[in-house]
Amino acid sequence: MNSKDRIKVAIQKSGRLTDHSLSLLRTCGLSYSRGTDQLICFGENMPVDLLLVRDDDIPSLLAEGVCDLGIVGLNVMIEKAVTGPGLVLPRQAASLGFGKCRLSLAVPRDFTYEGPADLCGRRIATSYPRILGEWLEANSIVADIVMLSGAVEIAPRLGRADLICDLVSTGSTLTANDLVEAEVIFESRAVLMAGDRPEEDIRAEWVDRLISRVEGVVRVRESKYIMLHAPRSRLEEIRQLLPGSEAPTVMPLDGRDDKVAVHAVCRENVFWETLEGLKAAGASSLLVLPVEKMLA
Ligand code: PRT
Ligand code: ZN
Repeated sequence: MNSKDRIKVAIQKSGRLTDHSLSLLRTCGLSYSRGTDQLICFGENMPVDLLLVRDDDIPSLLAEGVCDLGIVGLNVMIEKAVTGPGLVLPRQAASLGFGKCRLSLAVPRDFTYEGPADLCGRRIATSYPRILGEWLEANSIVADIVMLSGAVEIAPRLGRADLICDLVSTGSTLTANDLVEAEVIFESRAVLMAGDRPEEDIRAEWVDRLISRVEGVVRVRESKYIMLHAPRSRLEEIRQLLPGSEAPTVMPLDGRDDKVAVHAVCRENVFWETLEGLKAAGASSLLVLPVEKMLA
């Protein structure tokens, strides 16, 4: 196959998103070999190659048409603000289920934060000047943004800023630096982004295929197949209790007029509480199974 018939997917070369991105693409059926320069992985069973780059470069690689798809944090995508007619979040950027974090304001312990007004005239260190700037503007606050590309959390101790605005997941970095999370200004997660639609039909087709496989994999992770027996008289009640299911299959049970078998795909995790609720509503023989593949 001609190399221009192949699609390119940009992923982070080495960082928090790398393993998750590679494993997601493997689950989508892609097997690949890593090139000697370690910058490209060639797809062996699909015309899909992976470009391993810094996450910050992914938005512009998509906008310039160097890559067709990219896996990147929504925080990076929004901060870089690279826009283009084709730069859309495929079907609302369904969360890929990893890379969850939040961009938060964090203050030293002795800083009293009661609301955005306390930020007026303060110096805020961040690597996200655009997202922070927009948030300050939306809250009508005039403050100084001190742009730092790393080690933001030590800026207050060094006297370079009064507070910081940085990514947080567990919060332990803030605690270790005597900072307290004061306000979440942006919720982020890894997303799959598409660039302009390729002109060649074959490439466009592969982009669509990969997007729907990724969506399928993500949906499946949360989905469960649930089977149970339900008294006919309480079928509606039981149906209402099935989490995130659309139209369950209802089948007769041999020799039983009072009961039916109900099978449903639940697009949310099924918790013990749900099962207990179903049991209380008269369901019996409850079975919850993982779903391996799903294609809408
Ligand atoms: O080299 P390259 O530029 O590609 O990597 P990078 O260093 O810019 O990015 P990387 O690998 O650190 O993060 C990639 C993406 O992961 C980010 O853009 C976010 O979308 C997402 N992500 C999820 C995070 C975190 N969680 C996170 N905790 N990115 C950074 N952090 C930082 C946080 O700021 C803190 O300093 O990790 C530290 C630990 O966080 P706590 O709260 O768990 O202590
Ligand atoms: Zn980066």
